[in-house]
Amino acid sequence: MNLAEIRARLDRTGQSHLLQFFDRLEGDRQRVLLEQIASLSLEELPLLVETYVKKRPVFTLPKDLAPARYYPVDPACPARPWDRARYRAVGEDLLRRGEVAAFVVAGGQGSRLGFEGPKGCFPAGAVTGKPLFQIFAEGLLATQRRYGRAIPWYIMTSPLNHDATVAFFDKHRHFGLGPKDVMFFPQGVMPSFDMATGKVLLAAPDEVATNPDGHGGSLRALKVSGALADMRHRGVRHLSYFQVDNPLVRVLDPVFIGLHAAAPDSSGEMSSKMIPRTSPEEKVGVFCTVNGKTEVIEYSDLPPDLSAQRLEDGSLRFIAGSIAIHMIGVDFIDKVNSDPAFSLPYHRADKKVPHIDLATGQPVNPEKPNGVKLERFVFDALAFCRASIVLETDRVEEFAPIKNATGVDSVESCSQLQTQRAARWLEYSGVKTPRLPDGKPDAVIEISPLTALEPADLASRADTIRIPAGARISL
Ligand code: UD2
Repeated sequence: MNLAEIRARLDRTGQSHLLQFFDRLEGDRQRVLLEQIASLSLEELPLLVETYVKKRPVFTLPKDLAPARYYPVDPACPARPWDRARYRAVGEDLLRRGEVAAFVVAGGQGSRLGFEGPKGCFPAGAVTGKPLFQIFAEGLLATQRRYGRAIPWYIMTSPLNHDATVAFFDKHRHFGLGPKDVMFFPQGVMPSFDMATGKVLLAAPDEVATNPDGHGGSLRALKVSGALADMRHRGVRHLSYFQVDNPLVRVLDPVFIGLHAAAPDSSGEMSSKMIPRTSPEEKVGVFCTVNGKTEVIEYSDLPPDLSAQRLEDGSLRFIAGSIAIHMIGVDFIDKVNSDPAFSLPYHRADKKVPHIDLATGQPVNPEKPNGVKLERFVFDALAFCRASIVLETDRVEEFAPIKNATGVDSVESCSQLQTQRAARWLEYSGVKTPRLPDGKPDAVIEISPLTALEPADLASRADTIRIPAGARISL
């Protein structure tokens, strides 16, 4: 590593302070710092600082914004009938042929939950307290058994939680999955900036402060890590993308896979699932069309009056909430990685970033946001698709994220939704489920994906299941 060269690059890009404590470091720490600096895209920084740190980017609402079209959850819906059985058959065929893999983005920091360690290790099973990773692994195992094919699982970590994630899977023997079919790779990072000056912060005298570059970084990380080459080698053509915080996700949904691959209005590049938003305030991105193309506008960017607009029947006009479940074509990932013009926008988040005071060399633990983190969002890639479809799903069936310790999207709300879904599936199969006067199930029930991936899987054993009032039952 050439010190003079790095010094010159830092001078040119306004970040020479990163070597402020260099002369005081031991030799090997000097080398580590130089390597870290060299791995950053220094030449990008002046423009990023001007655009995102010194200024606060203003979101301009596209002119021809309209609500996105979607395939309704009920395929018999007169507004847009569609052939669910046909697309399911297409999806099942792709699974049988080994052309689909699962992909979870698990690089986030989970700070809102206050959980130390990778979020996928969080105990999420309503009864068993099974970790999120295990619930997904069981979904994969059950799908593999059903279709008689190994299904690769790509897990994106971040440099902050990579080793702990790999160790967790090792400790639990990959939850029964073949170790060769589970591939981990860390996402990229961005330097964290001082909000007042635009200077990159130092986390320690020998370490630049960085943050994961957002789930949008996954598209590049898939290529850089060799995951994309691995998919090509295995003949995988489609990726089922989901977030680490949602234990109700159907990790591989044949109907969604089939629609993505074969619907006449799908390009097979990137498709999405949505749920109807319950209120204008719900914190999920909103599917819209811009110039006829599907896009997601983050909830914070959609003006309140538009967000609250209602149709004559009282439903929200911009109804389609993004739950961050996508199908992504492997060709599309390849295409964006070989396109020099492909670049997702950054989104700015103001955060408290612990750092070293440049004047005193002392650590600072700020009490209010002092730093700017820049992240990319995967749904911004929708704008690069030739066409893209959206499939409606049901909240209780598929969306119970754990984001907060209490309240909305918490451990408790997730447990209630797991129970509600289980009760629904059991009743569908003819099992009586005790209910309280307000209609809520009078029990806590968890169904492992190994027991049932969908309600019909319970039918054969429905006679043997009893749910006493007040019980805690795991099936
Ligand atoms: C996300 C969506 C929101 C809605 C919601 C559904 C964004 C900006 N918003 O909100 O529209 O769909 O989810 O639950 O995405 N992650 C990484 N690396 C990173 C950052 C995040 O892997 O650098 C992962 C993280 O581990 C998690 C997921 O991305 O699995 C979502 O991240 P989040 O918790 O920051 O997103 P959130 O809740 O703001």
